[in-house]
Amino acid sequence: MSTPRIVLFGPMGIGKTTALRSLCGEAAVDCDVPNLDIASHEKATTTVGADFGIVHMEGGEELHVYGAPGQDRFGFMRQWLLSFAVGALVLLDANDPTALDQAAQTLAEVQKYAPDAACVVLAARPASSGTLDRFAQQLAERCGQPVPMLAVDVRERTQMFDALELLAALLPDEDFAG
Ligand SMILES: Nc1nc2c(ncn2[C@@H]2O[C@H](COP(=O)(O)OP(=O)(O)O)[C@@H](O)[C@H]2O)c(=O)[nH]1
Ligand SMILES: [Mg+2]
Repeated sequence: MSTPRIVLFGPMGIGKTTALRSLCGEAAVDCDVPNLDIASHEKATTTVGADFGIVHMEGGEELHVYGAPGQDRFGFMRQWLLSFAVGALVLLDANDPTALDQAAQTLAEVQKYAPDAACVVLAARPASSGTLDRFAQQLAERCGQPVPMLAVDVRERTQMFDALELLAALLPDEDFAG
């Protein structure tokens, strides 16, 4: 069995690199460089290329995690990452009015390039249960099927492991020892 690989998706600043650090600790390799696109998002660094980290699971297995770059021009890289992924975590802020479109587009991309991959949506910013329910329902309508969704704080290691566990539960046993 080859090492299972999963990909993190989400807009700039949602917490992909943070999530990867929570999962991998210091072993995470990130590709953050100074952010020249301050108009879109006011943060000092942004991700180019793919973040990468190795997660050591409880049973001793390894899981490789990649953070997908979100910018349109990096579509080729997302497709390449998906070509060997068994799962995808889609990070979003359910309060963000653009999140539904973005998530639907990401899930369509995953469906196209990794049709067998499991997907979990991670609500990565606090939102009311009404907002989360409404979002899940609208996303299910857009995708034609329900998509598992979990609210997490990506800075919390245990919550990120909960997310991996949910993803693992959606996969056939041979893909993921988790
Ligand atoms: N308030 C809040 N801030 C967060 C959260 N996750 C990440 N951040 C902060 O948001 C900023 C961007 O996160 P980063 O992981 O670089 O986002 P990326 O662009 O998706 O890789 C960092 O300064 C993080 O400390 C979160 O769950 N809540
Ligand atoms: Mg990043």
